[in-house]
Amino acid sequence: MEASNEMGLKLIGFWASPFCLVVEVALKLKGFTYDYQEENLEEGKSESLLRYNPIYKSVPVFIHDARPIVESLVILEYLEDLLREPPLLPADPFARARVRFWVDFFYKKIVPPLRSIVVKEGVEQEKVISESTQHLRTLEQAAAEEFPTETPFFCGDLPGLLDIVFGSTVCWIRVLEELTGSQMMSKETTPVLCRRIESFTGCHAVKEAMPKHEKLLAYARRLRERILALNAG
Ligand SMILES: N[C@@H](CCC(=O)N[C@@H](CS)C(=O)NCC(=O)O)C(=O)O
Repeated sequence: MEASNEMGLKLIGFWASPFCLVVEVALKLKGFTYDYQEENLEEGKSESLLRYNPIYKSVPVFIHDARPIVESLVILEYLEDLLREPPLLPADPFARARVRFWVDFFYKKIVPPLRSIVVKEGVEQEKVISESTQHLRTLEQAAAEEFPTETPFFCGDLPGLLDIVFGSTVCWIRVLEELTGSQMMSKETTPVLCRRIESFTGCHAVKEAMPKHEKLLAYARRLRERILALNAG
């Protein structure tokens, strides 16, 4: 299949969103050409976001030939269905199921406590940091025991679904660590995950799409101030 925007592909995204980053990285890895519309979530929501995603009103929204597809994982599966190469999932059905399990674990167990770090304070914040750290250690154990450790990525020589989902969140993990003076991942405690991140962030597609640390940190500070002020008021 020709990778060109004659297919009418468009992404509505927000630069600081890890859910949008996973879609951007997958699009770039697969070589799709697409239009991009930045949704300034700090200012509100555009009419097109509300029209294309009336249920969740969130980004990313992927549009193919005027038809919207929402939810980052649904979009990634759609991209895989649209163009198999390079594959995001291994060929073996059992290996595919294991990747899907750990992606699901990441979204259900790691993302929620990570997301709440920025809006919590004191003991409550320590609790969600510890929860995130503990689940990252569980993922580390799986990375060491269930997946080959001699290859650069979880399933071999190419970045796949798990690399994209985990790797795209790392910029936020680093920002949250700096914001709170904590350490959720390190070469000592999560060595395999750290190697996976190194391989992932070394990819051209990732370098192009990953937000810069200082810009993301400033955004996280603004977000925290805004939410804490809302909670106080
Ligand atoms: N489960 C969704 C989460 C998407 C999400 O939470 N997007 C955030 C940006 S990081 C958003 O659009 N927030 C605006 C809102 O929900 O009001 C996915 O995987 O796509």
